[in-house]
Amino acid sequence: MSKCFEIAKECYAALGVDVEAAIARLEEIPVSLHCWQGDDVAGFESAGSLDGGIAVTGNYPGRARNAEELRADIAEVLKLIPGKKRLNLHAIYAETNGKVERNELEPCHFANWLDFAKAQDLGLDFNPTFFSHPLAANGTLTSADDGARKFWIEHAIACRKIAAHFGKELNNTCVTNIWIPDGSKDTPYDRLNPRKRLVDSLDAILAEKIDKKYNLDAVESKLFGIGAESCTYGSNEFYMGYAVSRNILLCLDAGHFHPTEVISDKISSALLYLDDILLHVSRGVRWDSDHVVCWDPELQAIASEIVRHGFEKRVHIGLDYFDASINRLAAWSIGARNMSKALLFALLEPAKLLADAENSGDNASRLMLLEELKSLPFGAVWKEYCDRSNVPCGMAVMDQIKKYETAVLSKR
Ligand code: RNT
Ligand code: ZN
Repeated sequence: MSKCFEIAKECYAALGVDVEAAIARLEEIPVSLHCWQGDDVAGFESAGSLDGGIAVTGNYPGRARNAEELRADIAEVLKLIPGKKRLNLHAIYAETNGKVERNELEPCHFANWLDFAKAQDLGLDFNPTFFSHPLAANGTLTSADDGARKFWIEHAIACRKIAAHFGKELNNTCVTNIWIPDGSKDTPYDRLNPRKRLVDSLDAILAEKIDKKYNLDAVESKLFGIGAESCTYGSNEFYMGYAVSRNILLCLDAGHFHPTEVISDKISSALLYLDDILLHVSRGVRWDSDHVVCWDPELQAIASEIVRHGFEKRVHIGLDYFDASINRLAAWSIGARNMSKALLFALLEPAKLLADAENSGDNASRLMLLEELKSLPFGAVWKEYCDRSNVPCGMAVMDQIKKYETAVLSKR
């Protein structure tokens, strides 16, 4: 234990904060790592390129080209992130040699992933993939084409079964998230009927009850996508109403709202009406919603909202960004480490002092305290947490990534 950590502990103790208790609590909060940062959301179906109004920019060398490479990269990145981790898979990461259609996917097509999860002690989360497919050209669950709509309903049903299998096998609840790109480039004449079809499709998908011990369903809203600038049928209001009325999870993606709108402010409202929610922690920059997560005020606000109210069991934390312009393991680990950092920082807030100041109307003290916290020796606690978790800290993380780049990525 370093001298710095000892001093830090005393500084926090002076404010009534138990650093050891904070670390112990942090160790129990899982963060779900998105597999798609490793291969630019390509998946293994081979045909076609990424669409659905999302885009990955950059061509940094070393992209994982197949499942073995992706798993190797994930195994490496897990060594760089402290704390409890989960792995979030998309249906396009099935290993089928491109021979099985999405509506016919089965748990066996994810057997290697399940083995990997067991070996790495990871819970799994899952997503049906409603993009990068010819049948998604004119919408998926909102499609006016009954054949296409049926295909996508069947795909989602197949995915829920796979997710339940993961949950059962790992004895760890899987969260299955539905995000569809359906929308309109120009202003549609009729916004209602596509949304009615979306309700019907979702109801058909969720008709079969699955034990919540194994699988939880979530729906993710969006403001707009590339090529769907004028209307996105799965909007915030649409899914908020749907999630509340069906008692499923609402997924809030940090990059899916107006630029000054923040998801940190939505958590306390959503959880008054819902048992659980899912977060896609991301960072929007102008039109793009998928930059590497930085430790910025909004990330801190998200973490503080979770921690202050003891919501860590009800808020499922997932990451969602894709950057191909820098080393992908660096992108992954920087964002994931920032999520943990923000959680730790939140756990080190002097809850009693802040609540007392606010409750007595002493808003100046509240502000003073919140600002002073920013210059406490947080870094020493973070370093201690990394040491105890057997992961590197500071630029040593980058050293490890560079070694892997030389030994593995540069040879791809
Ligand atoms: C897209 C959504 C969605 C995807 C992933 C790949 O805008 O955020 O969650 O990023 O499913
Ligand atoms: Zn998302």
